[in-house]
Amino acid sequence: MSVESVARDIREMKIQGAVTIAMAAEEALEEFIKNCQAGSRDDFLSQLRAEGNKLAEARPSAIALPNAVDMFIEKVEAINLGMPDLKDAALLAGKELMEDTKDSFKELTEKGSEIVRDGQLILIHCHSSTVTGILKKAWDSGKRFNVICTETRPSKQGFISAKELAEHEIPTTIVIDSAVASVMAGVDIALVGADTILKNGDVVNKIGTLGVALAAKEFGVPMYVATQRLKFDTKGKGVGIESRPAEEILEGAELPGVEIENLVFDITKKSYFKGIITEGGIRLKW
Ligand code: RI2
Repeated sequence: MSVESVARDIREMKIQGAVTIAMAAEEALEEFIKNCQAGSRDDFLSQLRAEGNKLAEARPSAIALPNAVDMFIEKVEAINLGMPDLKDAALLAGKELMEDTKDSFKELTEKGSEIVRDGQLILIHCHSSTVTGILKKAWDSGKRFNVICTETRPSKQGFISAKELAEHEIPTTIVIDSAVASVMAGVDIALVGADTILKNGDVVNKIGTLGVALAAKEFGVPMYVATQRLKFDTKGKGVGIESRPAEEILEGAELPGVEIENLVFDITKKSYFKGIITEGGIRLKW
C-alpha cells in the first residue's frame, strides 16, 4: 500500500494499536522505496524523509510511529552508497527493522506472560496487541484465568480484544467503561498497553486508562503497563493528546448547541503502576 493510503488508514483507525501502526509505517516506507525513481542519493533521501513525515504525523499520541520512521530513515542515512545500490540496501535495512520490531514484540509477550497466575481475574482496557499477546501466551503455557475487557468508548476497541481472546478460548467478559470501579474489587491485576511512555515515565494510553488506575489504586489492585521500548519518548519530545471527530461519540445522534469533546488518550502517572513490562522483562519501578 502507498504511504498516503497507509497514513489515511492510520488516521481513520482502520489500522490501530501503537505497535501495529509503527509496523504499517515501516512497510509503507519499504513499498515507497521499491517504487522510488529518484536518480540521486540526495533526491532519494529527501523523498524518503518527506514520505516518512506524512506517516509520522498521521496520529499524534503514539510515539512509536515517529520513532519507527526516524529509526528507518537513520538506518538508511547511515548507508554509504549511491543510487541504485542504496535502494536495495535500504530495503534490507527496512526488513531488519521490521524483524527487530517483531522479535522485541515476541520477547515482550513471552516475558510479560510471567505476571499472569492461575485463577486470576485480569482487567484490561482498549485493544492492545501487546496485552492480548501476553494473555494468549500465558493461556498457551497452561495457565487458566478470566479476563474483563472494558468496552472502551467511543470506538469500542474493547470488542476487538474480547473477540480475539474469546477466539483463543480465554473466558472473557465485556463491561462498559463506567462499570470499572464497580468490578475492580474482584480483580487481581489490571494490565494495559501504552501509546507513549513519556520521558518522566508517565504513560499515555487510551482514554479511560487513568480511570482504571484510580479505581485500581482505591481497591489495592496492582496495575501493569506492557510496552515495547519503541514507545519510549527518550528524547523528551512529548506527544499531543489526540482529539477525534465528534461523530465517534454522537453515532448519528443530534445534540444542537452542545459542545462535544472527544479526547481519546489520557496520561497516567507512573506512580499508579506496580510495574512496566518491556522486551527487557518486568521492572517494578522505572
Ligand atoms: P499495542 C491503542 O491505541 C491503545 O491505546 C493501546 O493500549 C495502545 O494503542 C497500544 O497498542 P489506538 O491505536 O501497541 O487503538 O499494544 O488508538 O497494540
